[in-house]
Order: sequence, then C-alpha cells, then structure tokens
Amino acid sequence: MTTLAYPAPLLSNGFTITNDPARMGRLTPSNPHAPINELRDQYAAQGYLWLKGILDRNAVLAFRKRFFAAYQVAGLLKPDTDPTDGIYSGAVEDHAQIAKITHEVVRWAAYESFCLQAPIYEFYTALFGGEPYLHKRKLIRYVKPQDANSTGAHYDLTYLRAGTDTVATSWIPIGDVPVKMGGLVYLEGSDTWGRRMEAEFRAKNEGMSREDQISAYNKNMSSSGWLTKDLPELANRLDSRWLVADYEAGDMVVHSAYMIHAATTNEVDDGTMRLSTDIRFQRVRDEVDVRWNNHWSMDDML
Ligand SMILES: O=C(O)CCC(=O)C(=O)O
Repeated sequence: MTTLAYPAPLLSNGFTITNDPARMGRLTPSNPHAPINELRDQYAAQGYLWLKGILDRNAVLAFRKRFFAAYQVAGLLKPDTDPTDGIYSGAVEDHAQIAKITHEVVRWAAYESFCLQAPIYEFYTALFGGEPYLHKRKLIRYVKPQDANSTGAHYDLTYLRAGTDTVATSWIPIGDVPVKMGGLVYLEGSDTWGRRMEAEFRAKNEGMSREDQISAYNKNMSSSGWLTKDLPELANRLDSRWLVADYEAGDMVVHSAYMIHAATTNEVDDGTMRLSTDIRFQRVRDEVDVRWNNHWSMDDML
C-alpha cells in the first residue's frame, strides 16, 4: 500500500486521525458540468458531490474580503493585513462585538445573494428536477488556527428531523482550505450508516412527544447532537476512512442529510483563518422544518 502524502497527524478535538490508507482517503472531485444524471448517480452512491470550481473564484474571494473587513473593528484581524487573507490577530477579540457582527452578517443582502448565486440554484434545480428552496437559517463560520474545538461527527438530519430527508447541504469554502486548515472531512460510505442510525433513533424515540422526537438533544442524543468527537474510533468501529480534501475558493460540496462529517483542527502556522458557509436546499414542495425558518442566532437552540 502507498503512504499518502497528507500532513499527519490530523487532529480533531484532541483526537488523532493517522494517515493509514485504511482510515484516511481523498474526497472524489466531480465536474459540475457533467450530465445531471451522472451527478445524481454519484450523489446517491457517495452521499456527497465535491463540485470543483462551480463558483467564480474571484467573487468568492471578494466575499471573503467583505466578511473579514466587517470584523476588523472587533480586533479579529492582524493589523495592516488585507482582510482577504483573513489573518488572525492573535489578540483577545471583543466577543460581544463579534456576536453582534455575526448576527448582522447572516442578514446581509450580500450574504443572501452569495448563497443564491446562479450556479448554486441552477445546480439544485437540475438535481431536484424542480424548484429549490433555500433555508433561511444559514451558517457562516470562521475557524482560528489552533482552535481546540472542531465540529464533531454528525449527520445533518439530526437537526432537521421535522422536514424532508432529501434536504441537501452546501458546504462552501470561502477561500482556499487546504487539508491542514481543517476543512470538512467525510466518513466514506456513511450515507448508509446515517440512514441506519436514524432508523434506530426513530425506533428509540417512538414513545416521546413530537417535540422530543425531532430534537437533536433528546435523551437518546448527546448534548451537542453529535455522534462523537472521537473521529478515529468511529472510523475503526465502522471500518471506514475519513475523506479529506484540499478545497479551493470556487468549490462547493453538496452532502446528503445522512452523510457523516466533521471538521479537523486548523493547523496552519501563518495565522490564516478558515472561512466557510453551510446552507441547506430542498425541493420547495417538500415539507420544511419550520425551526429553520429564521435567521441563525446564537440562542436558537438548533
Ligand atoms: O464547517 C463546519 O465546521 C461544520 C459544517 C457542517 O457541519 C455542515 O456543513 O453540515
């Protein structure tokens, strides 16, 4: 077996994913201009599509600049650096001000229009074979280098149980996100596992109130709704591999509501922050989880 040239070890919440080829692999890229039937088949088989260069790189970088420029007043950026670079100041930032800015950003018309760029809604129109709907609750996150906390392993339906399970997530890197910067990692073949796990949760949740049944935090779930923070243990248990990628500005990953994913630590040493957004689309005619009908807020408990 060949040894993969990944930076090893990759960290996530203090756990180490080794570059053993049985436990780590590469995400498969897709051509966004391939025939839609091909992409649909690939999506069904893999649980994700990594659409290389579907967006205009310069437009993505311009939005990155706009985003980080808005946080300059809160001390997030290193003085005298270009906001496009997103270099962390290393100082203790003003958390109250950061929260205020983030609450504004998720309401920006520029953010809304970023999420509704023609290549995105045209892709979903083709994938769904009909008009798509974008959930109002949209998340945009930056990750500072060496931040000890990363997104734990989960599948998205956990948080969207009151709507259709054909909801799809777009994870969009806003800037280049090489493996070392801690982008999303996907557990190979886990769309099938997610379906099985959700069926088990559904059976266990049967006697609960409707509110508890759809909750990501009911007594059968962890306090975060995550399956685990221990990514290597999950891969061992399911005998699978974490798939990593060097994402570039202009890419978009689409993943199913059952696909298990997580993030790794941003381990770059030049201060660059990882910026990404994750937004959800579904067919407009399918049932929408009404809890997602409001803009994201820190205390929305989802
Ligand atoms: O960006 C992250 O760290 C998490 C994103 C995520 O969980 C998602 O796209 O569903």
